[in-house]
Amino acid sequence: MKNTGLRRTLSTAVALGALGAGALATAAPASAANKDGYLDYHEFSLTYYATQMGSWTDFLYDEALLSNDTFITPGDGQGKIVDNNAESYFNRDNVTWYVYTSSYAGGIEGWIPAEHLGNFSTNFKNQVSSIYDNDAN
Ligand SMILES: [Ca+2]
Ligand SMILES: [Ca+2]
Ligand SMILES: [Ca+2]
Repeated sequence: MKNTGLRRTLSTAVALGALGAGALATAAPASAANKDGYLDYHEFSLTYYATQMGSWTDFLYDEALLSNDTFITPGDGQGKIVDNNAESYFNRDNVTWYVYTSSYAGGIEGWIPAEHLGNFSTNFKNQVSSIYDNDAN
């Protein structure tokens, strides 16, 4: 399932690349910014407490290591390491995001459907160590 999605989005990435750097630069001001404290469209957030309470961080790209990321928004947990510390999630992307209990997509795999938020189940609560979407970035 994951590989099928990856192949599909890889071909999309090639098509976008053909637009060239100029088109990408023009689009930049309106685009999402990684880890800026705003949960933009196409981003995925991890939150310190359940039900989106406390500090959180917004991710635009895959993170093979959450051990070098901290919760950035004001609130409980701000400044703490994201790795093994998140209790809830918000997928504001239009694709599925995958979460893993070990770094580099290791351990148990879970998936969060597009436009979906919630609390991590027992297997993932305070266990998530890496996150991936399917856009090859
Ligand atoms: Ca952002
Ligand atoms: Ca990281
Ligand atoms: Ca873990």
